[in-house]
Amino acid sequence: MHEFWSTQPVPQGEKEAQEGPLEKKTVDDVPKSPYPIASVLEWWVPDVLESEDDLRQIYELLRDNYVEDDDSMFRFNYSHAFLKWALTPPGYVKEWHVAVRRKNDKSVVAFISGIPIDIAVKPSAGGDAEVRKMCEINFLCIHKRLREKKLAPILIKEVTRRVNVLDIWQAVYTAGIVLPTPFTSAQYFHRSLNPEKLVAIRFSRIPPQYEKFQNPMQMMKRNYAVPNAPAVRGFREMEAGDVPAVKSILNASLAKFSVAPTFTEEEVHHWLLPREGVVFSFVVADSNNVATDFVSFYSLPSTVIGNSKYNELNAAYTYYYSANTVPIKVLMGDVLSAAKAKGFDVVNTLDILDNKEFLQDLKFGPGDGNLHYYFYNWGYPIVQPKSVGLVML
Ligand code: YNC
Repeated sequence: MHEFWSTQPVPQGEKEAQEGPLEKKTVDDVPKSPYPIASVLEWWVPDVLESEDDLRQIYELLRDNYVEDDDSMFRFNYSHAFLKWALTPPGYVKEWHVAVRRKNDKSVVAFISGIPIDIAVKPSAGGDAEVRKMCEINFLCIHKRLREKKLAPILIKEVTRRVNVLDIWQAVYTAGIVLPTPFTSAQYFHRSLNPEKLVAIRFSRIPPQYEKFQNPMQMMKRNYAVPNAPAVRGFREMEAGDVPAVKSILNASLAKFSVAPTFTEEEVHHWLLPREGVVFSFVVADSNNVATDFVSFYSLPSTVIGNSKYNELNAAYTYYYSANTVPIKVLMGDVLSAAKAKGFDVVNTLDILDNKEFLQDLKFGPGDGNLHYYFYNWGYPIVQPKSVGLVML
């Protein structure tokens, strides 16, 4: 049934018993030249850090061709600054940004990216987590005109080759579709901040129980109103001086999950310091101005397809946090206020991490999407989403 995936080192069914690598190879086994591709196409490595024009070409491919909802009403529109952030963490490998262009006009028709990540994976039998260097795959995208031509497997094989030549043999990735075989499947939840716009663009509907009111929208607005100011004393934006404390509290919080990243100081600096329009991070500081708690979210707008009034849905997504002196539902309540003040229409989340602790109290409602988590070349038992501490962009 899966012509490509049945040939790959991934669990082929839910009953896979083997835990650990499914295939063992050495760098000598890996071809040193790129995978063959149709003669009208060529491989291309964009320089997304140094060349704004290269970045723009990847941005435009994704803006026009990347993930849409099932009804093609919304399409992710990752910003230039977001893509630069997501693709160039400490130790990133330029060659893991794999693009395909047409030879004749150099137009970009496909992309897939890998970045390095240290993932702590706990053995199901218990005991200490093993930290493995993996590749985190994202942004697989094929131009709409080149779909269903088996180009995706070629991109996947080429990025795998470029990762394997550096002696890295495992990858982690997520997808909205079910492939062989997820180690967990998380559900999306949404917290409305701007119900009027969400209803206008058909992201949300007025719940049937509101129809009995004279002005259902007024009721909805009242229901989803959030405080203007943060509730937690000492809640402030994260600063460079907070990096060591955030690194230590965040790694400690993530250590309880079965699958979670571990962060170096450099990585905390890259991933978690506020970046305008991209990532928003806050700490709770004690009387010595030392961060005791941390919470963050990122901005991922979607293009609203074919709506005459609105072009863009401004969505915030919850990111990493470490709640120690304040319950997560209180910290996340302050995130709602911050997101509202910054003009976001909705806050999205998944039922991973400890997120279930705040969903109901903070009026998040279940969505109809799922996000499935996968390892490449690593057998792992199926776990509940609440055992997963990895947030993928
Ligand atoms: C997908 N999302 O099943 P079988 S998520 C992986 N991830 O193979 P063709 C996918 N595989 O079933 P199309 C996939 N979607 O025959 C489809 N496939 O074995 C498989 N959409 O290829 C599919 N982005 O080229 C089938 O299909 C084979 O032209 C068919 O292209 C697919 O980034 C796609 O949703 C998704 O741009 C590129 O539809 C295209 O349809 C598209 O004929 C809109 O492909 C954007 C979109 C996906 C976002 C993501 C994570 C990707 C993970 C890839 C796997 C990485 C493995 C690890 C590699 C490193 C290893 C090391 C070490």
